[in-house]
Amino acid sequence: MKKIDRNTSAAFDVDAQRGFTPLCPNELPVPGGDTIVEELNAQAVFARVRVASKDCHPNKAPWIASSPAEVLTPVAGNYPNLDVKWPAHCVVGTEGNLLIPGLPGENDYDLVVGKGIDPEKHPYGACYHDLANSESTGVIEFLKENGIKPVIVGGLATEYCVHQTATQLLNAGFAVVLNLGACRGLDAQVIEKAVEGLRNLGAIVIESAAELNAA
Ligand code: VGL
Repeated sequence: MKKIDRNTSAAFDVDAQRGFTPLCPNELPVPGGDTIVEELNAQAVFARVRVASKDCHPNKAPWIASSPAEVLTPVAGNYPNLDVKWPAHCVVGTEGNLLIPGLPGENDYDLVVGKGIDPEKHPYGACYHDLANSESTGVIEFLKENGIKPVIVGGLATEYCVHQTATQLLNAGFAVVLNLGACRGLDAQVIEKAVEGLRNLGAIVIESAAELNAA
């Protein structure tokens, strides 16, 4: 059991968007990605503040793969904020950009931050717009202004955006509770490594919100 003081806690829904679920099979579907809703809502009960991040991509960008064979190949050219190619996903104005059904309306979050808006930047973590972690999305400042200490984190995908976001939060001085029940990822071995890395940085890892207890 992990005691959580609701008054100083936040819940963070990282990229819990349809484009990362089987609801949008042509984007970046994470198996079971659409089944995290119950756990995200359950963890939010323990938090005074609930925030979300969304990939808000344009429909044309140098990182968009033009064929399945291009996926995960390096982006050519001088783009310091791009690494590899991905299928188009979570494009603004499309279904993939929407939050997964069953989550609150965007208006009901305390803050929703968009990332990946600039076609020449494809960040993973939700706290910065760039890969060097220098252009804040504002979420760290928002959480600090609200007196938040622990952040309960879930979302998609575990070994990419969730891992990076949790790392950024730890580095910013927050306590992080990683709720694996509220996450889904792609590769079991990579997920295990990512989770181990977060544990080593000080994250508390839980299997579900049932392990939380109001302080
Ligand atoms: C993600 C790969 C590419 C994620 C985003 O949200 O985890 N993964 N873009």
